[in-house]
Amino acid sequence: MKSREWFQDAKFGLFIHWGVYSVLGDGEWVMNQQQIPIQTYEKIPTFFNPTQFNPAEWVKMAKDAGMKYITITSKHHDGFAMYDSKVSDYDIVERTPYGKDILKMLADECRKQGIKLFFYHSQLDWHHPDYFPRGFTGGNWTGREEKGNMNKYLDYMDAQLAELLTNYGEVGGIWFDGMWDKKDDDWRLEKTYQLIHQLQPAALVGSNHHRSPYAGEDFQMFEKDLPGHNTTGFAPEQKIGDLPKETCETINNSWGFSLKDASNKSRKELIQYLVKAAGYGSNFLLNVGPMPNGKIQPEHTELLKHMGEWTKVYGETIYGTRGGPLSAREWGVMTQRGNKIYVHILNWQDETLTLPKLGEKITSAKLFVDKTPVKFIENEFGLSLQVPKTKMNDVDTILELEVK
Ligand code: FHN
Repeated sequence: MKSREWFQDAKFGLFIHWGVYSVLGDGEWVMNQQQIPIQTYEKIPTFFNPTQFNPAEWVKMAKDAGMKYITITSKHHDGFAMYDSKVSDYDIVERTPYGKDILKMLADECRKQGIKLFFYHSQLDWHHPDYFPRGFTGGNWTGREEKGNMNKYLDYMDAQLAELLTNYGEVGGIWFDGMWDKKDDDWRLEKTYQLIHQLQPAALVGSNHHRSPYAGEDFQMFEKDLPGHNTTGFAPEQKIGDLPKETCETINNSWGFSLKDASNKSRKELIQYLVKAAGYGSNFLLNVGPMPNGKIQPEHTELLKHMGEWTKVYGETIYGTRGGPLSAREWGVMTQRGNKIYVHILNWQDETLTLPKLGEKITSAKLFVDKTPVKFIENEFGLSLQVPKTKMNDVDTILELEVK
């Protein structure tokens, strides 16, 4: 429960999709999209040599951006372990010229710089022979025989999870993905979740199954959508539960490194996403896909720097808050902590903004940034706030209200 509380306060994390697929510069789904058979795909690790990987730089970059945790892919759908697994030789230490355990390097650095590390682990596997029956991805183009024992695969997956939860110090949590590949199958969730909670009781469990949470999960996640929205069409069945929430989004339009993807989001879009997420009572997990040389694209580090400049000044209105009291509106969102309510005006052109009554008496209203008093009236129509045009901020005009 303490970890859940911490998670809700943390608000902002760095998502990292990094695997041998980065060599092809075409995203983490390249194996499936280009229908590359396993035998051919297995050549890719032999080209993966990220000599410029510097975990200290990555962790510092995340911290400077105001991020409180990092979630990195330990294994994506291609089945390749980005750490030294003993239950398989399909891993970074045994199959790449680099030969080093990047998760270990990152875990050590996270501990040193005091930031939590989560592992993204794909339940779906396009490489393992026992991942059978297949789901709707990873079909016969992989070259696998049309047989396998799913229980054996799940034993293997649990064994890999046990490694991750034993050899890497304190783990913030496990971020599952891939159950949607065959959503109504028996994934032995109870056994897997119990294993995690036994090995590390404080580690949080979440799964991107695009449904409402299952027993044993500690947070609910939303992919490329704010809670309750379904613009992607991924989550028609997903209901919002009471668990802590997290929404993940890409910095451009790709999770894994994509050479041609130049659709980077703007500083304003990213900041507003963080603010909106907080207004929905959710964390924002912002993804980057490092390049095969171990570096993060400079356009992305630059954007994270801007996020850091913003969180340094305005972070107080985000971290440790909860959404509300009013739910999100077209004009913006609210966050609250103690006797303070922060009104984040994200999209409003007029000097006066009228809100419904908040249920508590407002004792003062000021601009957060310079504490200039803001005129307000509370009456039978609700609460009206007046912000002079000169004081408006194009990204987020934040008002600080004090309540009794
Ligand atoms: O298929 C994955 C995708 O590659 C990526 O990891 C995202 C992250 O939320 N999740 C899956 C799709 O739901």
